Amino acid sequence: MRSLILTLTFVGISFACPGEGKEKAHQHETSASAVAVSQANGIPISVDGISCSHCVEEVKNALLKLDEVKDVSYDAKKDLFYIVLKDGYKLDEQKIKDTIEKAGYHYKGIKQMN
Ligand SMILES: [Cu+2]
Repeated sequence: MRSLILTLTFVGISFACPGEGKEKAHQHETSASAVAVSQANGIPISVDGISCSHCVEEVKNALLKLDEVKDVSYDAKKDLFYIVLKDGYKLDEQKIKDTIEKAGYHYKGIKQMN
């Protein structure tokens, strides 16, 4: 089962970014606005395989489909996603991980805030 998931993840990565070359030039511009979101209200998570704004959107959209997720932002400088949960919900890390891996990216874990 695990190897199946890994295989699917790899397939996902290789087809995830059709516009990667095109969008790369805009990477830093796109990220600047995302930094504004309050970090205190978001859980910082680290995801591997983010190479352009298309990847960011894929992960965001996948996470936003979860019932408990209110908002997701991405800080390109730190390479972290910030997940804001709806009131009364707790983070189900396994669910977050599964969602990210299903979207074709590798979940690395919750980042400790400094
Ligand atoms: Cu991409």
